[in-house]
Amino acid sequence: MEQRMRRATRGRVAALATVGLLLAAGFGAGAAPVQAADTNLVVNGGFEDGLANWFVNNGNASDGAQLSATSDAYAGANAALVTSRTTTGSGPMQDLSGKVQAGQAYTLTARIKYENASGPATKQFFATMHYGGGTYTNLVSVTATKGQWAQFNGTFTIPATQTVSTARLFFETPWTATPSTDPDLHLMDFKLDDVSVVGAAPPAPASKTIEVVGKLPGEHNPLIGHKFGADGFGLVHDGRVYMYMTNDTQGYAPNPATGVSPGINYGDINQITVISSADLVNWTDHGEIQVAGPNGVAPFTANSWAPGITKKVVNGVEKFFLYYANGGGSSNVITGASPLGPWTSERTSTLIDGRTPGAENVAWKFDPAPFVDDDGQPYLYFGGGPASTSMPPAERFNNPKNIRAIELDDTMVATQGTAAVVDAPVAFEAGHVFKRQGRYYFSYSSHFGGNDFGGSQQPLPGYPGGGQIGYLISDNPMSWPKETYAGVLFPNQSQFFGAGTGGNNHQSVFEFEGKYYFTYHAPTLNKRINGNTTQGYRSPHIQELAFNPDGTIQQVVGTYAGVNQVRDFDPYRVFEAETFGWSKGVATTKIDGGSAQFGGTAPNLAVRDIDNGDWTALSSVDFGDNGAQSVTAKVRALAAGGQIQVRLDSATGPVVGTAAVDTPVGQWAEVTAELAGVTGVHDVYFTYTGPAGVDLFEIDTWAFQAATLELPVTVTASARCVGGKVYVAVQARNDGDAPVGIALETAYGERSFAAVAPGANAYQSFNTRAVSVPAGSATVRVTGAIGGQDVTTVRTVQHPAGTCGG
Ligand SMILES: [Ca+2]
Ligand SMILES: [Ca+2]
Ligand SMILES: [Ca+2]
Repeated sequence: MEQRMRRATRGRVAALATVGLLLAAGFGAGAAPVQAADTNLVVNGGFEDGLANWFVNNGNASDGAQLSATSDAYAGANAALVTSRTTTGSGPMQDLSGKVQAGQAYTLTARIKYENASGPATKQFFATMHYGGGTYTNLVSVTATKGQWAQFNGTFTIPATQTVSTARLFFETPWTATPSTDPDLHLMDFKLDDVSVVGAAPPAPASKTIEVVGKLPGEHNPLIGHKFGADGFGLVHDGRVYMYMTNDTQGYAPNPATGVSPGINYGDINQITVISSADLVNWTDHGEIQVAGPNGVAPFTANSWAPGITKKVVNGVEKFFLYYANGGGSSNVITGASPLGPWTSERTSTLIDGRTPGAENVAWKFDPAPFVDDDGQPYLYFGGGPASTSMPPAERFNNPKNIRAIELDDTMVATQGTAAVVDAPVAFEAGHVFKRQGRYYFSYSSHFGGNDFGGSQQPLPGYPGGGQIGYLISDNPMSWPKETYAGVLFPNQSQFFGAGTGGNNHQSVFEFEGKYYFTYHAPTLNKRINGNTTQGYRSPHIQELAFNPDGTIQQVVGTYAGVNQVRDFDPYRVFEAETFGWSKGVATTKIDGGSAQFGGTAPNLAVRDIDNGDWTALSSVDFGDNGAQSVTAKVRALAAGGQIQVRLDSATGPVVGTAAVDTPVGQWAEVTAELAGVTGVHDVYFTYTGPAGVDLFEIDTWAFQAATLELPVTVTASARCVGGKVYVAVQARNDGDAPVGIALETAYGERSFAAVAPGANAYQSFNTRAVSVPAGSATVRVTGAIGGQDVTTVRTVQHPAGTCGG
């Protein structure tokens, strides 16, 4: 085995010199024995699912080929055919990252065939691993005879020191720098089938679950404590606030021993996290949108940072447009049928890039923020990064002119006209616009200085310092001269949250039920996990935004307390269990099927990683005067002996109900806890108990059932003979403290009483006109009010048989 640097000719020569050794080691009866627990790590190695899981090696910019399915298979109905190869490395590739492990031995088999008439009589092929960067290792080789299926069959051991976070297997011909000089020898088409890599099963992924309480009971910031989220952008729709965030949790990888993750790598992030709330304290986790990357909604983009969203009716249909930064170089948009999708791409190339008129001198064409004016005209704000070196040196620090405003057309997925400069002082990134009382507010994050901005110049008086949120006020959404600058609306978050929480920021503003709110991020959850050292994993926060009489903004103070809960939580409905005010030790996972609360096309999650001692909680739940009689959970038991305890007001508060999760392991089922004494407004804690050291169960939904309201009444019935006929008598006494209506109903007649006083009786003796009647039932219907609510209580009473004479 030999590492080689693909772009280094010397390394390549060394690699070729070892091929003979590799072949000697890899072939024959001496191959390492296959363990019983070994697993084939290749998916769809026989191409019977077409090209699923396969793509063309793209390790170098010059690599390229066409990959298709062919019925000329070694086995089964399909094989892969690779044509139009541009380099010797251009061949079918499968990603084995996270599957292969350093220090492990694997057996690789595959079938390969080439047929081109002008090719050589025999040809060597390699199975090669790309470990990222310029590190390639030939694993197994075979020399094929033209027109015949040849078999790779060898073993390879990954060196113990090899980094395997990127490990991509592909098939190729021996390297040469200029294969185009003899394409028949170097760039022939070939077919591939029956690929397998057998060895130790993939390691279980390290847990990302956040074990600490990251959002403290009683506090409302950060918004969630079980995952991260940055660059939050608020959208108000149909009585809820939706927050769209850069998925900082995507690359979070805490070391199992130390609990400390490597620093955040923005290049890993191609998902957007969505949460929503109707009260700004209890947030529902809607999971992640796979926006970019090979399996993304917009696979022609690689990253999804800093989302911005708006809604607009297009051709009579309300749609949701989610804009995002494709790294620093461009911006794009995907379209949703609702705030929770489904999501589609109306574009096949990026929305904002080097072709966008007026954006030529913007270094980073990212951070797109949409705004739709009252007249329906949409705008997009974007840009940031280093000041253009073509700018006057005196302006580069204070007026870098690196942010732009541009009109969107009616489709919302294309721009029109030329971008205008937003001359925001000391600007760096994160442009955002909202409108209030006829005026437009542009806010943005300021830069930290340095050579990108002309050296060690000083901000002008009143201009922002580094990493602050400044703002401008204008009468025109496309006109932002420096004279519209209005000040700093939020200092750097480290001023409020202390050591380890500095760095950049990214804000939005939304109006919800008459108040304005300001969103920002701070690595406060990261800080609670790791103390004062943070690794850049950011969490969403919200504060209320207040205005002075002249329309300027009162500077925001960042707090853990956050905003007031807008309304009490309604427990009397089916709601997603992935809704928390606070939580400890749990994670969430997407599960199949739609959401019981948000509809069949919305994503649904379950609460997972529930261990003995973990809990989830809801803030300020209103059970009403009459209270709850039970709560039902949809659960999937993972072990015997788990229990859900319902507590009020703290994780150690009184237990008001318990449900045993004694349903069949592995199956979704409902369990119910009967409740006692649950009335009024309380925080509710679901605390989880069971055997230690195992995942107990998962939870999909909750639903509380209201206590049934009953009007107190005592009913009796009898039968007797009067004058040769049987009479059935029914009596109902009003045991309440207010008048009620009472209706007495029998097979022999009915009678209603409009207002029976407290303690009084409704009584009627019904003549059956028969000398004998069998036993039967009477119905007593009581109507009244409890706590201002109309209530009907229906009671049934048995009367005995009656007879005259005999
Ligand atoms: Ca096959
Ligand atoms: Ca746990
Ligand atoms: Ca759920």
